[in-house]
Amino acid sequence: MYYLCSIMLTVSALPTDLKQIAEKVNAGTRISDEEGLLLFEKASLGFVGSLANSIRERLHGDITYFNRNFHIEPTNVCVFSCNFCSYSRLYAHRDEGWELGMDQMLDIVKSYDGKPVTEVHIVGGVHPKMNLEFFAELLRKIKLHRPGLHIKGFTAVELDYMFRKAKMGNEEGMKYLQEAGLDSLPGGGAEIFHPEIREKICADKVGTEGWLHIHETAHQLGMQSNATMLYGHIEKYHHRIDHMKQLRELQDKTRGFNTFIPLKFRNKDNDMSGIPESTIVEDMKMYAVARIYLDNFPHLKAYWPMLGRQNAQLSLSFGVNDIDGTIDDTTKIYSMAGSEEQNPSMSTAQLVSLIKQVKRKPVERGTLYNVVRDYSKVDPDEIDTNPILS
Ligand code: V47
Ligand code: SF4
Repeated sequence: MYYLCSIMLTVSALPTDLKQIAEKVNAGTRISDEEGLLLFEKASLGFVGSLANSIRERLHGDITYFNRNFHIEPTNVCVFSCNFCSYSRLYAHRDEGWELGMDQMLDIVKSYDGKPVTEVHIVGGVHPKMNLEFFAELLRKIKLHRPGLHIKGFTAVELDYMFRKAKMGNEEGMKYLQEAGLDSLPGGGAEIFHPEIREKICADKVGTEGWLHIHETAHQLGMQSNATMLYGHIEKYHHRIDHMKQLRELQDKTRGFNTFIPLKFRNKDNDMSGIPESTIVEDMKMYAVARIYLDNFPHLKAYWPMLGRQNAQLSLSFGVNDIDGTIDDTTKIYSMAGSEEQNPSMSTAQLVSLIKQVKRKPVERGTLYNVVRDYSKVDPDEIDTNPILS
């Protein structure tokens, strides 16, 4: 409430165009593409931050969600060659990468037996020999072993390749995986939709239309999904707005997206290493403008392994209401791209105290934002010693 009032009190001191945007946000009205661009180009960080925070507090109050999950990365062998990717190895160089077998992946799942994780996130390279049937079998086996575990799996890039290889359309392929146990889709592979940029950074994988169609199909089948955007490289502000516009339009149609996740480009060991990384000011602006522009997305997530813990904490004042999860494993996609988090894992106690330090309310969620436990009244020091909480 404080932020809303402070904006109302100060709008008169703003240039007319920014004043109109503040008035729209205060009234809960959608801003236009031009206004989104103006925010990127002209508004101060303080201005976009306070607007974004007012929206965040209107939607979620102080609640900051986190999730207890683990990742399975079946392989980093990939038929594609995105220029920003530090992680993949071409099939010809597969001896430098990894390829997990079915039993190895099930052993990862079993290693969480008795631990209170609610989600497994499956994501990896596009391996020419790991096909739809292989992954359907994996899904069935995971569900057989732990029926209550939510499986969020496969980017639209992986799905597009699997379906095409199996000679199935998106609907047929998606239904097949859904019946095998797939619950929802992560948001990866979106990068930047605008062809001027997409052709330069990831020309050979699924295009924008295909990415959007896969998510639309999932939504029509009752599955929810996330959406990402890889920012801070060669794209311009108008490409970011174009990207978010396409997501906003699809969301108007389906209401199937849960959360938007801006992914900061990291520049270590890839074909775009010469491009400097974005500054923290730019990162916070990105979150804030996304929160303001994407009025129909319920959640905005900062993926802490990529952004770093301190910056993820800071983002909670710039529209973010979710900092992903404990992750707790060997997620390599960011550590290989230069993230400071070489072994991304945070305990529940660490996550809870990170959120509490900035006076927000930590709430553990399931993948679909069902509340698992409210930690706002729990002392982080108690968590590690209490088996129900840890
Ligand atoms: O699509 C690859 C990105 C994505 C780099 O839905 C890079 O909950 C920065 O989408 N610098 C895959 N980013 C990961 C992903 C994701 C992560 C966490 C949560 C969810 C979710 C989805 O990783 C790729 C690409 O955009 N990526 N290389 C890099 N050098
Ligand atoms: Fe393959 Fe994904 Fe890396 Fe692109 S970003 S090369 S699709 S693993």
